[in-house]
Amino acid sequence: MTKPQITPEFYFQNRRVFMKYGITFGMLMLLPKTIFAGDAKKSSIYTLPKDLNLTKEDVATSYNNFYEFSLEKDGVKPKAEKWSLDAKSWRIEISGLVENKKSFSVNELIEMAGGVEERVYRFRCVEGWSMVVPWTGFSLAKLIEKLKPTKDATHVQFQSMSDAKVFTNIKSLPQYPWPYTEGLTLPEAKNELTLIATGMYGKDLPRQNGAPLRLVVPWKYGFKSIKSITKIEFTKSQPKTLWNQLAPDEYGFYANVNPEVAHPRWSQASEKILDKSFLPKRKPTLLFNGYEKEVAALYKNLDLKKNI
Ligand SMILES: Nc1nc2c(c(=O)[nH]1)N[C@H]1C(S)=C(S)[C@@H](COP(=O)(O)O)O[C@H]1N2
Ligand SMILES: [Mo]
Repeated sequence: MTKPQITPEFYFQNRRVFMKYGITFGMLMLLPKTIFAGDAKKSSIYTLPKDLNLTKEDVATSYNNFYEFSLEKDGVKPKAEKWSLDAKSWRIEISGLVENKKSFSVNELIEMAGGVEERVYRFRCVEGWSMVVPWTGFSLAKLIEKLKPTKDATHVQFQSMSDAKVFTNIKSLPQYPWPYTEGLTLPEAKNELTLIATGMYGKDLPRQNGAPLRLVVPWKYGFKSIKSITKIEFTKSQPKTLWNQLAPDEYGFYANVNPEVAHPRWSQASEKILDKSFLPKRKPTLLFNGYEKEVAALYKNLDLKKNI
């Protein structure tokens, strides 16, 4: 069946208006909707795993771990939304064993890394829940190439902002060694998968998810994916991290997702797929969260049962 070729009355009557404003409308369409997630191309490699669904945006952006705001999953977003973040003037200090010791804006880091792309990653929290998220960001490897760590550098430490006027829950947790810190070995940091995310679901990162930029290390438990980064330091030994200082027997430095290594208080063999239903589905947990092909070589000389 062919389509009837009838000019719609509305279009006909308004043709001149369309012609007059067409260009303006087109230009409006080109204006970026976001500052940092902009026109990211979708990765052709890191696409939706065929056995999984994308987590609903509303779930991934309202069920959060961000202790500086709240210990309650649904308590983070309402508090974070009161943060009047000026993402354009955010600075990230690069320090330690690196040539390019300087402080940069988010856009400067994005430019150095050659722009952002969208990657869909599995994300597994040590507590036993998981989600699948389209992140926008760049490979940390590309940035590290430009920052030029010195020959002595073996590790990278990351630090979150720690302004207690914004992160109001810090003062309720005085026993925690703030600021939130995390770390990776240099080869882990330079693995292609390690992402600095500036957005999710095609938008800038929401404040509750770690705006304006965070780490995403998809083969490790979620606590390694540190939020709202203000400092990246290259070191010559394994850096301190917040969770490892608090409970080293429960939260190791490596924190690789591993169904065979139980947390001292619960099994890690399976995980709850995050959604809003009353009967959430579970699935078996995969070694390295399903990224064995990409990262197993990093650990060929490491006893994964001892080095948790
Ligand atoms: N600064 C900071 N980063 C953090 C956390 C935190 O409490 N503070 N929580 C971690 C944990 S335990 C997880 S599971 C993820 C949660 O990220 P999401 O809220 O975007 O899902 O952030 C990680 N990064
Ligand atoms: Mo977590």
